[in-house]
Amino acid sequence: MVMLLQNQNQNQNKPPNFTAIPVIDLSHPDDAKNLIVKACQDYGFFKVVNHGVPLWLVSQLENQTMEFFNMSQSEKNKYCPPYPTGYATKTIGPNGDVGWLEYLLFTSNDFSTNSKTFTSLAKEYVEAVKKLGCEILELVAEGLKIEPKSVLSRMLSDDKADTIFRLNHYPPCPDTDPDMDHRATNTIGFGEHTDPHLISIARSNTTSGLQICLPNGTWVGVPPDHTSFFINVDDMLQVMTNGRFKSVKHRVVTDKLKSRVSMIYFVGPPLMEKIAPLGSLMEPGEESMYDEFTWFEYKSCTYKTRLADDRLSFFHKG
Ligand code: GA4
Repeated sequence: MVMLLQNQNQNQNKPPNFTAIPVIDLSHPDDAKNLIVKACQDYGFFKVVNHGVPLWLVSQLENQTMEFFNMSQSEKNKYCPPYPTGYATKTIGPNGDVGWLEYLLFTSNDFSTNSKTFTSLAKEYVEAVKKLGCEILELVAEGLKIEPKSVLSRMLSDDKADTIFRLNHYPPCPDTDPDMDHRATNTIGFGEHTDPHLISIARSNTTSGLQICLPNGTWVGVPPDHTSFFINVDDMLQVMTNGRFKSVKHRVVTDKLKSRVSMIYFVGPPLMEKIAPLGSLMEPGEESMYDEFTWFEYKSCTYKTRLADDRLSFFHKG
């Protein structure tokens, strides 16, 4: 009887795979710009191939990241400077969210840890994904037929761009965790949420676990692909397109046997950037769905919320 209940639960918690994931080939920019816009409208999510980020760099950084996470707990705890930068385990954000993971969060371009190799690889990796981010944001503008084509990418190429680099490690999750009161098959690594930024650029190893929520409310699993990058539309891009693009709700579940490593670069505008729908995109007579705010105001609000909260709802007009 107990077995039967467990199996039912497992099935319930293992959604189907997202087989229709839009795959964008960046070596064909003319097709890519239109396909990106369609993917952002349909799902707020897509994957890019032929992205130009060297695979040796990606795998060396992954190895270095694992060297960090393989250190003893007391060694890792030395890298817990005051919130929000540095090493942390289980705690997510300042308001009581937890997950089955440990992570490094870098809110500046200082990637110092115990290893100089890690620091220089992280710097090089972030430069490469920043370039990729600018390219994607330019393609978005071109696909939307708005000018100049730097209207979005300029926020990232700006020296004051507010970016975050996050390295997550989801260790294999045993059947029961005394702290979390869940079974392995449905233990949450990172609870459901949308990302507050403009876009997020994610790469992970060969372990599955990422799930996204489709516009019809169905959760689907994203098959892992360690050679590609997964791009999320975030809250700011939803606002700047006046709701044409959807900020994708996503979460990560753990694996019983394999550990999962992901590296995510969050692209945020300069703190004082005013966020409102792009004038050049609005149809005559179209009303903004949101009150104007600065990224600083949105970010401050974000850190007062829980992970699953609908932060954009605080900025809806009326
Ligand atoms: C979600 C996206 C990024 O990982 C992040 C997260 C941040 C954090 O881990 O400190 C937040 C979360 C994220 C949104 C709501 C707040 C802040 C945890 C949390 C509960 C780094 C970010 O920018 O927002």
